[in-house]
Amino acid sequence: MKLNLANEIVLIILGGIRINKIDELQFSSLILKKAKEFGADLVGIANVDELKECPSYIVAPKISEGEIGQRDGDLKPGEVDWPKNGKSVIVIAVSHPENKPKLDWWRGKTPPLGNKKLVEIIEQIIEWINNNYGEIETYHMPYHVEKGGIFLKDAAVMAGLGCIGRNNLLISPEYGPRVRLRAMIIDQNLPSTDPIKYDPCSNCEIDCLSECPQNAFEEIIYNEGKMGTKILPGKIGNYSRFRCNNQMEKDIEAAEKRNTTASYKSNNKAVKLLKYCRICEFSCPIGK
Ligand code: B12
Repeated sequence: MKLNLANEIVLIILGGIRINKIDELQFSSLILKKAKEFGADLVGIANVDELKECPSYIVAPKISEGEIGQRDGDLKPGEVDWPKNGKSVIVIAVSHPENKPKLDWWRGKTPPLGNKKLVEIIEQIIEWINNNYGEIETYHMPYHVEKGGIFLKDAAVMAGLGCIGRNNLLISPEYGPRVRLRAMIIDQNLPSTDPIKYDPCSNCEIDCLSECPQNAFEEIIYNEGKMGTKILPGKIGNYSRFRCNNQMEKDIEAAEKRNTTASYKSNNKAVKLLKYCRICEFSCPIGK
């Protein structure tokens, strides 16, 4: 929803709560400010209805057969469990630069530090909303789509954080693809921060895709006819999640093999260090 701020205060009814548009604007700019204060490197707002029309929501149900992970409730593969009154998505990004690799490492079953940071930022935004706008409903969206999470890259694009690059990742002008995302939804229609006109891949001469150890971008495997959209994984339909996942399986095996030598001491207990492949992130020159 776009706001054209008139002089008079326009009252609207939202799920029984009356808020005016001036408050709405103040509220959304405060959210953006607070998210940064709490540690987000990037933050934006997207409209839930617009998000539901995005490519991942069209494609995922068609390619998610045999996906990993147990689906919650009655959800079919690739389907998203949208909160009933959800109107706007707040998307945050935390930068994961190459020189801070630990942000991305799993220590045994403990999720990466970068993920912890993302979760904490969202929790702080929710706490701030609860304390100051108690009547507003908030939903902290899970990471996994099969657990009710949304497609975060589409949300980030719609909120203006960047674009999808040839490597199938969100490329932000500030940090390139080396960011991690998380989102929350609220039951208020807030002005969207809108997609940006940005496409660094179109003039880029670096052959980033050839660096993939599994050649995950080698061939076109999805097409518009079957998928119902021309915006496809890898943009042109050449990203193979199966090949990419093979590499991640190998990374898991490698972590186990190195257990005795590359163990990480935590609470005096040795745990395995798992470092997933990030070559498609590191081979991108944007934001370095
Ligand atoms: C399942 C999953 C995986 C699976 C399958 C990946 C896949 N893309 O299918 C596996 C395990 C293989 C994987 C691998 C990786 N993942 Co992953 N993964 C996810 C997860 C949970 C869902 C992704 C998904 O299923 N997408 C749906 C499929 C159908 O679509 P897609 O392949 O993404 O392609 C769509 C987009 O490209 C989009 N699109 C293309 N152009 C445009 C243009 C516009 C305007 C729009 C709106 C959309 C759009 O349309 C395509 C569909 O047609 C997300 C978190 C989340 N909840 O969103 C993280 C996520 C995408 N992964 C992430 C990362 C970092 C990785 C890895 C680098 C591994 C790692 N070290 O962490 C690799 C990189 C893979 C790559 N180059 O794409 C990050 C990406 C951050 C970023 N900068 O974009 C996310 C967002 C997690 C996070 N916390 O930030 N992942």
